[in-house]
Amino acid sequence: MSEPNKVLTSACPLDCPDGCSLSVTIEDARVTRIAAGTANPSTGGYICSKVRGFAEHMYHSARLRSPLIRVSGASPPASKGSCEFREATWDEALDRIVEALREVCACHGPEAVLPFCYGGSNGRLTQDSADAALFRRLGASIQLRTVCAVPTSMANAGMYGSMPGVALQDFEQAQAIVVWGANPHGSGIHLVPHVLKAKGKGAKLLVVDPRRTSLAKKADHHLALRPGTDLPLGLSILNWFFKEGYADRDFLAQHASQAEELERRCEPWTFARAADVCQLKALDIEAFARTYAESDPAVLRCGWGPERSRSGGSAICSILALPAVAGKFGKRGGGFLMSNAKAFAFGAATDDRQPPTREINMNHLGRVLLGDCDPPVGALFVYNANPLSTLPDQERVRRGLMREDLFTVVFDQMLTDTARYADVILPATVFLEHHELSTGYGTFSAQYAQPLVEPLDQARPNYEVFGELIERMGLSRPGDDFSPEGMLRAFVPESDRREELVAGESLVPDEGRRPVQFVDSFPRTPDRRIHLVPETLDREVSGGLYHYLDENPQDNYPLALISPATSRTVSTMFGQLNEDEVPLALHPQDADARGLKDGDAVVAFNDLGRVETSLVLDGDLKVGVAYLPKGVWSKSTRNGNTSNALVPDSLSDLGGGACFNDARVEVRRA
Ligand SMILES: Nc1nc2c(c(=O)[nH]1)N[C@H]1C(S)=C(S)[C@@H](COP(=O)(O)OP(=O)(O)OC[C@H]3O[C@@H](n4cnc5c(=O)[nH]c(N)nc54)[C@H](O)[C@@H]3O)O[C@H]1N2
Ligand SMILES: Nc1nc2c(c(=O)[nH]1)N[C@H]1C(S)=C(S)[C@@H](COP(=O)(O)OP(=O)(O)OC[C@H]3O[C@@H](n4cnc5c(=O)[nH]c(N)nc54)[C@H](O)[C@@H]3O)O[C@H]1N2
Ligand code: SF4
Ligand SMILES: [Mo]
Repeated sequence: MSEPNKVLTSACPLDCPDGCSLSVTIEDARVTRIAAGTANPSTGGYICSKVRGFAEHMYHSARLRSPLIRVSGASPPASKGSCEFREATWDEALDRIVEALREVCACHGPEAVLPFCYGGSNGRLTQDSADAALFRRLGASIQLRTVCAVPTSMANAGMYGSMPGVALQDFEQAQAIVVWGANPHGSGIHLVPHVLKAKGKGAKLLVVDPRRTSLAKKADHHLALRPGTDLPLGLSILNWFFKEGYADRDFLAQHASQAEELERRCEPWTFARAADVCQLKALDIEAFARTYAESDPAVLRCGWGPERSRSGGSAICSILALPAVAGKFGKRGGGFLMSNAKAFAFGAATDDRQPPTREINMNHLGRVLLGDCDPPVGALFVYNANPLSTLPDQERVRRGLMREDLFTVVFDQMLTDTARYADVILPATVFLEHHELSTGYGTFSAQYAQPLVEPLDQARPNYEVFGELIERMGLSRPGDDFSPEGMLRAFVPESDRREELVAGESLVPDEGRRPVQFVDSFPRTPDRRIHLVPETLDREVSGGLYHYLDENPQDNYPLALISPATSRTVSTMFGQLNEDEVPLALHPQDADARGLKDGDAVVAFNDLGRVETSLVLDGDLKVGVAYLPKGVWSKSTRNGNTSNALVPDSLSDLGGGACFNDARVEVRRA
């Protein structure tokens, strides 16, 4: 007899700013429908189509259902990546892992083990909990998690001490809204209705993006700059504010430090000079700057597009300096929103001390696997990440993963492109099958969700598997508790807040008050002031903060390739559902110049690699810009490469961030 339907609450932990509450229908012990829940008011009664269709994702044929071990005894031996696996029990798979980790540690020392994770599970229980304890106690290399958000976080922390941002609802109060290098229609949909509502009430909309995005189409001012040139643009606007009397000198004197130094550094950047570098018109920049300066209140949403290039850290600093210099704080609907990831101060699941072990920048994985380090990496343990798809210099990463003497574990929900190169694959639960504590980094919410269905076949949650590996490696310590309840107690020591979470309520900081910057929320820097040229950041940037690195002229590769998010995937999650080829987009003028037509088979190439797929013409792109979305699986192109095969593994000026938007390519008929 089938069970009656149940409708239960959950929360979305995916790598998305919105942190939605969910309402999940279970029929016959399976998830059949997901809709918006009510705990986080920012969810506003709707969720994205990806999570609405999550059942299709979680029961897809690419879902891993049991541990797999690579079959290497074949004759001739199958090369890595050829995807020859046999099913194994958890016991056998974990035995194999323990044996391999011990062997690698014995041969090369524990730093030869490299744990590798990123944004797959943005939840607090499934990352930096038992996994962190395991690798710290082992003495493994430390992975620097630099692929996303490090330049933005450093800029926000250095200048404002990660002050909480403007709530989405408060965008409705603004007279001008700047959306700089963000695409909320794709990557954070809950901001959109608030922007449109403000616009309906007469607010001006200003967009900085090399593409005419959905919001840019509605904008009063759209600056379609050359990718990677946000810094000159930002500096020229700041310079004009200082020169033309738009700088709020009283506010700066009271609340900011180093304003004179910033003024000095932006001085050389006239609109004419910036226009030349950014491929814009000086008059358009001036109109944009004037509208922002003369609107009150004015709010700025800074996205992650501008950080992903050589001067990305300084670019973000220049953007975040705009509301300070123009005096846009102190009113509801004024200020900025970057990331609210630091809005909640949770405890840690383990108090293990970090031994001073080797640090490895994840953006250099390919290089590191191919021996550019001592000791060599002998074991790579991938979880919550899909590095072959998401890291720069894909061909090099692939060659690294093909090393026969590398032992690779991939712990994932899906048979991803990376998993195909593993020696051992472990099946992970999805968030509806495990406990999770999730926080949205664009909305103010922390939510706890219990498992709503049993794990599919043999899938297991991260905390359970890493907890077991700690025991099997003999690394247990008295007081260890990696149960969901134990970790929740460590994260949220106050029992009343914990009870609210377990009862399905969404925690909000500051008793639910939406903070107004410089009224009830101030910089969290030690002196509570804005640091316009923070010393720590200034030291890190070669040439000093706000120093613009010119584009390396590459005559053979004139097109700037960008690869931002789409509404179809979250990074690479859901990419397996994409049955069609994913085309490369060019502006019709660029296609014409190369004798190419819509639908042609093309190859995009540079010295690093090539991607073969079809061409689509897109008049919304800036001339000189090519576009291939983020998150594409190898099955969606003709030669199995994706945009990252064309992305250099060079690093941004702050924090060693990835330079996805510095890819330069040429395109011709295949
Ligand atoms: N070209 C280009 N590349 C990019 C970007 C770009 O803009 N352009 N963007 C970058 C950005 S912003 C980011 S954040 C990175 C993301 O880089 P990654 O973190 O490597 O990418 P994801 O697709 O999020 O990979 C997450 C994997 O974790 C798995 N997973 C999810 N939940 C769990 C869990 O609970 N347990 C386990 N074991 N696994 C789980 C998912 O199935 C998925 O395969 O990509 C970067 N790469
Ligand atoms: N549906 C969906 N939602 C997501 C994600 C996803 O993959 N899919 N990813 C999540 C993650 S990991 C992140 S980090 C966020 C990212 O969220 P967003 O900040 O929105 O980031 P992107 O989509 O990478 O790029 C945003 C915009 O920057 C533009 N851009 C590209 N180069 C430049 C440049 O040099 N300067 C400027 N000014 N703009 C540029 C792109 O055209 C794009 O429209 O979204 C999160 N939300
Ligand atoms: S991915 Fe984002 S928009 Fe979609 S349900 Fe999750 S939090 Fe909401
Ligand atoms: Mo990201």
